[in-house]
Amino acid sequence: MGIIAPVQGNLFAVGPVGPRPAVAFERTDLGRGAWVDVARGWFGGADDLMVRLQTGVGWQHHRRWMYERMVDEPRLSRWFAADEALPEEGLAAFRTGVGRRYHHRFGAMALNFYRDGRDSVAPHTDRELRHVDDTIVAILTLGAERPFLLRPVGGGRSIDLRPASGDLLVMGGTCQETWEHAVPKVPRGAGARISASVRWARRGGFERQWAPAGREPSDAGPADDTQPSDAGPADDTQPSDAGPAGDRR
Ligand SMILES: O=C(O)CCC(=O)C(=O)O
Ligand SMILES: [Mn+2]
Repeated sequence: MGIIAPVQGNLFAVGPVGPRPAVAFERTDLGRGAWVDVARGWFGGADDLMVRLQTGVGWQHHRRWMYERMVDEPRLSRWFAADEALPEEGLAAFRTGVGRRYHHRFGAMALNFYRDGRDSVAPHTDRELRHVDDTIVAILTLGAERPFLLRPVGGGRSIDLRPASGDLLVMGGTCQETWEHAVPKVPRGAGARISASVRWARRGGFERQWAPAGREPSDAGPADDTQPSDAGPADDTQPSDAGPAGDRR
C-alpha cells in the first residue's frame, strides 16, 4: 500500500517510549464549560512508536455514507476495544498516563493514520459525546506536526493547536458540544502522522451505542468506549454535522 512515510519528529520525541509526567500542562478555558489542555513533549519516544505503528497495526480503510453516496475516509484507522490487546506497550502507557493525570479509567482506543497532507478529518464533534457536558478526549500525536483546529460550533475564530510529535491534547467539559475539531489537509510536504485517542464521559443518562462494523456494543462496557468521530468525509469542505443524514454506521 506504500504507507511508510518519513517521520518528521521533534526534539522531545526521542528517548524512552512513554509519558514524561514532569511535563507542564497548559489549560485554555474555551468558555461555556469547554476547555483544552496541551502538554508539549509529554510523550517520549513518539517517533520510534510512530515508525513501529506504521507497519505494526492492521490499518483499515473505512468507507462511510455521505450525502447518499459511499466515500472513502481520507485516512486509515483502527479501533481497539477496552479489553483488546494493543499492538505496542507504548499505547498502553499513553492510556495509563492519561488515566493517572485525569483520574479516570480510559478504555477503548482509536488510532488514525494520516499518510500525508492529503489525509484529513473534517470539522466535527465526537458524536456520542455531543450531548454530554463532562467529557474528556485525549489525543496523542506521533510523527508529523499538522494543524489541529478548534472552532466554535456555529462559527467563530479557529484556534490552531498544531500538535507536534509527542504532544498531548485533551479536550474536556462541553468541548464536544460547543466546539468542532479538525485535522485539515495541507498542501504538500507533510509527513505521516498517527494519532492515538482515548475518551471518557460522565456516566448517567449516557449510553454507548456505537461500535465499529462487526462489533456489537455491549451493555456491560464502560462509557469510555465511545465513538471516535462522526467525521471523515472525502470532501473536507463539509462539516460532518451538516449532512450525514445517510450515515448508516
Ligand atoms: O487525529 C486527530 O488528531 C483527531 C481525530 C479525531 O478527532 C477523531 O477521529 O474523532
Ligand atoms: Mn474527533
